[in-house]
Amino acid sequence: MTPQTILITGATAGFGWACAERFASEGWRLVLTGRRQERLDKLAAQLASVPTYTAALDVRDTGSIEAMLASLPADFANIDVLLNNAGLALGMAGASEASLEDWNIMIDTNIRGLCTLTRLVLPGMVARNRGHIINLGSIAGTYPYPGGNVYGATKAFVKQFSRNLQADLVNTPLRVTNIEPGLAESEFSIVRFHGDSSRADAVYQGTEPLRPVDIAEIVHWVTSVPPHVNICAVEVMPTCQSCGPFFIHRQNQKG
Ligand code: NDP
Ligand code: 8X3
Repeated sequence: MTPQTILITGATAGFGWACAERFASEGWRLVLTGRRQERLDKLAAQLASVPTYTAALDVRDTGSIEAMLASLPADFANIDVLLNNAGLALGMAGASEASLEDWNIMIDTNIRGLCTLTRLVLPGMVARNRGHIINLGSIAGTYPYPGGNVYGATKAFVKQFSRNLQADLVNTPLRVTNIEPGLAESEFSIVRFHGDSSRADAVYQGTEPLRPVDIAEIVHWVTSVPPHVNICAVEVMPTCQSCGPFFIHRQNQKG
């Protein structure tokens, strides 16, 4: 059987890196993207046993995405799975104090970047009558928390966009999946707190969070079920996490 091809955004760290390793272990062809070229080079060297193609790009830059897709060597051009993983949270301040610049970066990356990749890759999948779009949403797209404001809203977009994609593609064999993880340890919190590693470490203190390999296993699983089965969404939390109760602010309460 011809090896399948997966395009992974945000392959330079965390979930994306782990997914590259997982799919490489199954012999897939890999198109690996992210902004940090040196990380892509390191990953490609590590995965030398499978065909890999790397392209340093920022998902907010539509021209770079178009150029990357146009320059894919023939062996990599027929993308079977698009893993829209690149994304980030920035800050955790309340809505009246949060950085507007941070908000715009999250919107441009988590929404606009994801939409651009999807729109540009989909026509080829439809023409070939095969393909799978896998998006990285989050539990933050369903459950609100203080300071989650725009980050959670971008992931709510990803949830609804995934469902609407499925509606548009219902007359094709294409599949769409939204993976919605909870607490997971990666570079995510270091990025969120602008490099403050002690604040990032505190997020995971006393917990056993999800690991990137856990997410990679799930991403691989949703591609491995029979073609007539579409795993629409996977909500996954570490065992130590749950949804909180509704919070009620009482007038005699401090804070
Ligand atoms: P990491 O910070 O470890 O990895 C994020 C990846 O996204 C990096 O490879 C980074 O690459 C890439 N990226 C960020 N911005 C851009 C950009 N503008 N252009 C291209 N690539 C970009 O985080 P995770 O692996 O944890 O997160 C992956 C996805 O999972 C994200 O969408 C995140 O929102 C989501 N998620 C994470 C959870 C968690 O708790 N960790 C839980 C739920 C969802 P580079 O910097 O090289 O560009
Ligand atoms: C990341 C999970 O709960 O930090 O999407 O928002 S959370």
